[in-house]
This record gives sequence, structure tokens and C-alpha cells, in this order.
Amino acid sequence: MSELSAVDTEILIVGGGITGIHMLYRAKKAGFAVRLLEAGTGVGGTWFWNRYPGARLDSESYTYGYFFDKELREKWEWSEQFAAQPELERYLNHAVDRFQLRDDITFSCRVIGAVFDDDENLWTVSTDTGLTLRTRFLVTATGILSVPYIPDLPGREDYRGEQYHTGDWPSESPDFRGKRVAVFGAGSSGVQIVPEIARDAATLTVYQRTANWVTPLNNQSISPEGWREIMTDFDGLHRTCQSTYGGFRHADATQATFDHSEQERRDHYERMWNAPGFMKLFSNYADLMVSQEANDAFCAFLSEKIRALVDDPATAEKLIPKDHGFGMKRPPMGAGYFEAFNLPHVSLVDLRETPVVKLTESGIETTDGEREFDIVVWATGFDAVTGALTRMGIQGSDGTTLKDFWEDGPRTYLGLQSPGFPNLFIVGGPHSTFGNIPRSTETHVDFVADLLEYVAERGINRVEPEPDAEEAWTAHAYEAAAPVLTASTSWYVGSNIPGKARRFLVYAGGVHNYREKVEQVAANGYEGFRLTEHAEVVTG
Ligand code: NA7
Repeated sequence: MSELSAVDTEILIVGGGITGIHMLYRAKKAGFAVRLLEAGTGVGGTWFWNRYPGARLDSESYTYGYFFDKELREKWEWSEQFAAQPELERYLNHAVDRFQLRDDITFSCRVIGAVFDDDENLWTVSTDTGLTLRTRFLVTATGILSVPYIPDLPGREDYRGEQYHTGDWPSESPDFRGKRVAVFGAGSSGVQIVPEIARDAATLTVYQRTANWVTPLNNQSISPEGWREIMTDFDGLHRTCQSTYGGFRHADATQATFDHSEQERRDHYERMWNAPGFMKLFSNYADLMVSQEANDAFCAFLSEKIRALVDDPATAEKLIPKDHGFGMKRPPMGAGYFEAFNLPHVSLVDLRETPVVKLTESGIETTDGEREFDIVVWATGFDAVTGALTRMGIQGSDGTTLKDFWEDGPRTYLGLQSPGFPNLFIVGGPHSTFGNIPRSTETHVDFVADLLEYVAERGINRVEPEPDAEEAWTAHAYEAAAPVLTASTSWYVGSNIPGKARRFLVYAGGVHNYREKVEQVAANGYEGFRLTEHAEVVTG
């Protein structure tokens, strides 16, 4: 690769999660001078910070892990269909060591500013350690769920007990034994942590604002025979994941809800209830997410299940969502969530009936009175998708910040670049497909790594999207979301963060279609990107 003067590194990657590590591997293999900056003390990203009890995948482990290296695939034997956080963290550390990437990572180093030099076509990146680096290309792999959000409830600073956010969990996990614990939030994190805390705590009170359609994850350990079967055709498994809407191994549904008789439908729903992970969303009926009537039919079935699982009918009714259908928010999957409410020391506070008045020194006061707690757990989500990027102090070629540029919602070409921010690539950010995240971000990593090799071979030192291409892709991203049934409150649309623009943040066109699209863009000489050698435009 070319020698560049006044540059500390050719490629600087921000974020050492599953995507950043993959990007580092590809960049290093291509021979670039590359460095990765990571805020944590270890690798893992989401799987480093979310180390709360019960944190677990709901994508099948072997379809979530890397496919790019045959030996890595075959030598790492996953113990469960849906691995728990510690196994994921071990796996990512294993990958880093196997490919000798650790020395290329600077840990405990958070990016706080990135300013583009329009004359030199370089980024100057500053960090909270005082380290400043000049780089030709800046690649962010900061994750879509990496900025924890704690609601600004009155009196939070008065509360004297312990408090933790699931997305920023201490390495020394708190001891819940004999403690009075409150949990806020009933998303995936709340649903995973509640049964774990219920096991140990003296009392557990769940503060629920919105009930969620929680379905069983149906996890299992993987037997040696099961593993041999998975190993027989890893390439086929990879192809399957890349050819489905959500990047999973589960076939996309083809039948419509009301093509089946009532009995057939019941049997099908029962199969879905007992199916692993996201099969119950993607292999359900094809009209589940576009027809309200179809969605209502599945929700009626799920409501019956909740009523059967929860002993107290009044509690069961509170746990049944009334304001959105299945899949319209990210559906949590768990084990023993509803059952936890049958335990005598576990109770539910419905914040719609009795809202929080304030936190006090010793607990939480709602309109129903005060309860005292030793520990409060915030499972209250993240400033999702754009949060990490708009906080990074990114300033483009004319001084505009990315935060301002995206004030009314993200604007991107292919989710990868925004005009005015040359040489900045976002891998796994807004307008990126969702579902089985690594299957979505591997497309980004492959595309960006290929593009960087392409430009390096041609002496091109500036890559940015054509404004028309950005406009068309942004419009397309919003159009693709239009037919999909979505809850009005969800991180999908940014509504969980006060003041955030309400825009559909991810790309609803499907992992398979997205991959086809970017392959076509590359085959057409990276159409939509303006590639510049010094001051002169050479292609685009
Ligand atoms: P989520 O899915 O964003 O869930 C956050 C939860 O916190 C949700 O139930 C919220 O209720 C609740 N919340 C937020 N603010 C409040 C206040 N002020 N009071 C009470 N409850 C509140 O985050 P998770 O960490 O569970 O999951 C994030 C992703 O990780 C998940 O989608 C998977 O991809 C993995 P609301 O529904 O907004 O009323």
C-alpha cells in the first residue's frame, strides 16, 4: 500500500466490537497501516458492556459468529444455540488473538473529536487520553446500541442506593442476594435480567411503562452430534443467512395468515411459539408485519399464552401489550420472564396507572406511594443507531458537524457515507439492515474493505457520496420502512430519546436485497461515490 506522509495511519477504526474487529482483520490483511481505538478495556463492544446477568444472544451463535475464516468457524465449538455474554466475549477475544490483532488496538481510548482537513484530505482524530491521530480514512464501528440511556426522572441524584444500567454493567457484578431490587424497562435487557434477579433478590419490583410481546427463546445446548451437523455445511449456512430478510438461518415466510384455516393457523402459531429465536418473526406468516389483521391474529394467540403463564389475571392483563403488535418494537425473547411474576417476592408496577413522581434517597415514589430499594437497575435502552456517531464530535469538510447534518434524521448513501464527510465510512449505523447484526455488518465491512483497496490501487485519496445518491438512498430507506407496521414508541424510530427526530433509523429492505444492491454498486465502479485523486475527479 502507498506510503503517506504526515499520516499516523491510513485507516483508523473506532470500536472494537464484532464489526470493528472484522474491519481490522480485513484492513490488516490488505496491508494497510491500521489502528483501532476502543473505549473499553477489552474487546467485545456490545458484548463487553452488556455483561448483566442473563445477557444472551437471540441470533443462533454459529450464524452470529464470523464466517470469513474456515478454521475459526470449525475450531470454535459453541456450547449453546444462543450463547450467553461470557461465551461471546471469549469468542471475540479468541478471534483477536488468533489473527494477532491485539497490538493494533488501543484500549481505554474514546474518540471525542474528528475534524476533516479539506486540503489534505485527512481526518484529525482526538481522544480522551490526549492521543491525537491523523488518518486518511476513518471507519466507525461504534454499534447501534452503545450509548446507554437513563431517563431523567426527578430526584435521580437524590437516590443513595446502588444503581446500574444494563448496557454499562460493572465487571464485578452486584450481589442481589437478600436485596430489594427495582428494574425499569421491559425491553430485551429487562426481559433477560428479571428472571436472574428474581432468583436471588429478597424482593424484585419491575417498573413497566410499556408491556412487550415476550416469546420464548427456546435455547438448547448443542450436542456433539448437533455440532457435527452444523459443521457439515458452513458455507451453505452462510449463503442461507445472506439470502434471507433478517440474515438468519430461518426461511422467510411465504404463506399469508388467512390462507390457512383457523386450526391450521393455530397449529402454525404453536410451532412458532416453540421455534428457536427469530424464527417466530421471520418464518411466521408473510403478512405478519404488513397487515394489521394478520398481526392482531398472532397477538390474540400470544395473549392467551401470557394469560396461561401468569397466575394472577390482573397482572397478566398488565403484561399484555395494548398499544402495539408483535414485531412492531424489537421483540424480546427470554426464558422464565412471565413466570417470574408468579413468585411471591416479585411484583409489577404499571407506570401507566401509577407514574413515577420522583426518586427519593431510599427508593422510588409513584402516585401510589414510596417503595424502598437497595439496588435500581436501568434496563431503559440506548440512544440507538445514531447516538454514538452524533456524540463523537465529527466535523466534515465545510465545518458542519454530523450531529447537525442529521438533525432531522440520518442522511446517508447506503448507510455508509454522508456527503460533506469525505473518507468517513460508517459500518453498522443508520440505514443499515437489522436482524442478525453481524450478517448485516459483514456486507459493510466487505464493501468498505474492497473499496479501500480499490482506491489505494488507483492513488485516490478522497471518497465521498454524490449528493444525489445520498438523497435517493435516504428517500429509499424511508420508503422501504413505510409498509412495515411499527410502534409509535420504539428505538427503531428514535422516539425513546426525548428531543430526538422521529425517523425510521434502520433499513427495512432486507439483508439479502441490501447485499445485492451494494454488490451492484461495486460492479458499476462504485457508482454514487465521488472518487478523487488529489483535486481531480477520476470516476463516479
Ligand atoms: P429497549 O428495547 O429500548 O427497552 C427499554 C425499556 O425501557 C422499554 O421497556 C422502555 O419502555 C423502558 N423505559 C424507557 N424509559 C423509561 C422510563 N422513563 N420509565 C420506565 N421505563 C422506561 O432497550 P433494551 O436494552 O431492553 O434492548 C435494546 C436492544 O438490545 C434490543 O432491542 C435488542 O436489539 C438488544 P417504553 O417501551 O419506551 O415505554
